[in-house]
Amino acid sequence: MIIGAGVAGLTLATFLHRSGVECVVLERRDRAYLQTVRQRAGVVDARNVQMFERVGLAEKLLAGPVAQTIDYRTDGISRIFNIIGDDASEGRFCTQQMLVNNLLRVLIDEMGGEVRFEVSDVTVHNEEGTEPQVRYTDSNGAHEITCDYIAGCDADRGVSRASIPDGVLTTVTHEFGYAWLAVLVESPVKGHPVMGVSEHGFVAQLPRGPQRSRYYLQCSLTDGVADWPDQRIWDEVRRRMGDASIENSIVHEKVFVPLRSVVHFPMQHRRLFLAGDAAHLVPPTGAKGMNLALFDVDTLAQALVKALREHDCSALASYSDTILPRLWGYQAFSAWMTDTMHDAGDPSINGNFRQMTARARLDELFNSETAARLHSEYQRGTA
Ligand code: RFL
Repeated sequence: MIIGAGVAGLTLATFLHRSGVECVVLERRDRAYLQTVRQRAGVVDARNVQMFERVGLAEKLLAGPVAQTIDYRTDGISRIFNIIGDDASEGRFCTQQMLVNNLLRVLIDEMGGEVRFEVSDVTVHNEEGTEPQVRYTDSNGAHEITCDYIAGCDADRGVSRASIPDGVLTTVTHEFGYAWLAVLVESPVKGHPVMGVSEHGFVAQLPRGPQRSRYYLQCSLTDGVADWPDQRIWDEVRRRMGDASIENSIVHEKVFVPLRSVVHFPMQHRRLFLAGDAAHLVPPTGAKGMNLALFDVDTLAQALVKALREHDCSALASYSDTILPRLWGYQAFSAWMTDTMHDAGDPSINGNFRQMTARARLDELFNSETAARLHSEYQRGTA
């Protein structure tokens, strides 16, 4: 049983299906909702492109190449960082929504996989010595499914992690103290994706298709949508980008994202395994949340196949131990990106000392081949 048909749940189901392992996905939303909302991630990193290539799905699921450059703009002055690596290890453009759409098509329409949409009251029963069960309700009434294993892919507010008894999990949290206003707009990135440092706060512009892009603007945790009418957004974008020539365009969506890091571990309890946002959150500054979810389910799918096909449960037993060291590395990278891009900007956040040392860290990316190489490995997901 897989709970949640986001990127993690659908990828896991697709991989298991390909290996001949039966599974059912339960999703509280309907298919149309999944296909039209959740415009979040934009790039599948190189590590995960290689994963989809390995299972022969890259061409079906992913779109074309993505810029291997980042404009680390400081007070309006551009510096173009070239992500180091060969052509064979590049990330690919693919919005999260596009990936979910393609996974739904491949899993359900091409492979005949089973996703039960619009379910409610999902409960997880995972007692020692009995086979796990998942109960849920849909328009046909109440159901109960007995299974071998449960994958909790229902993100931070789902039922899977919440079903684990108190005292089993340790939770480590870090709040960064500010938020982002994420705005989807009807104008493309011209040139390179921008991560912008400015005295007025952080700004980014990242590609989201040939006609659209997403701007991120640092804002206060207490802000709300009403504080950011469209005109204020465009005025701040121009000010923080240091580019008066940017024109207003249509704003499609505004979302507030408090920046925080969270890890719940171990990522397993008896026969329940957590993957993706159900187990960990990273601030979107490093663009790694979806990519970490993909690493989890790659590891979990291989471990489940081994357990069910070869009756070897060793990889399942060490699932959490396999994920966590790499996860902490990417938590550190995401925190580095977040601290550096925000401390280097508005000195009222963390003071002038932190502003200058963060700017020195940014300079290092351009002055040191060693720093540039490590940064590139994290950007590619191959560190
Ligand atoms: P999802 O995608 O949220 O899917 C969870 C699914 O579970 C369902 N669900 C339930 N189903 C049944 N019963 C229940 N009780 C249920 N409760 C929940 C939900 O309806 C949903 O369909 O989690 P998953 O699969 O773990 O995937 C994680 C990613 O979605 C997340 O990490 C990324 O979006 C993070 N993220 C980014 N990641 C990147 O790799 N690169 C990026 O550039 C990037 N940008 C972002 C982001 C996240 C953002 N926000 C909104 C937090 C930008 C933003 C603004």
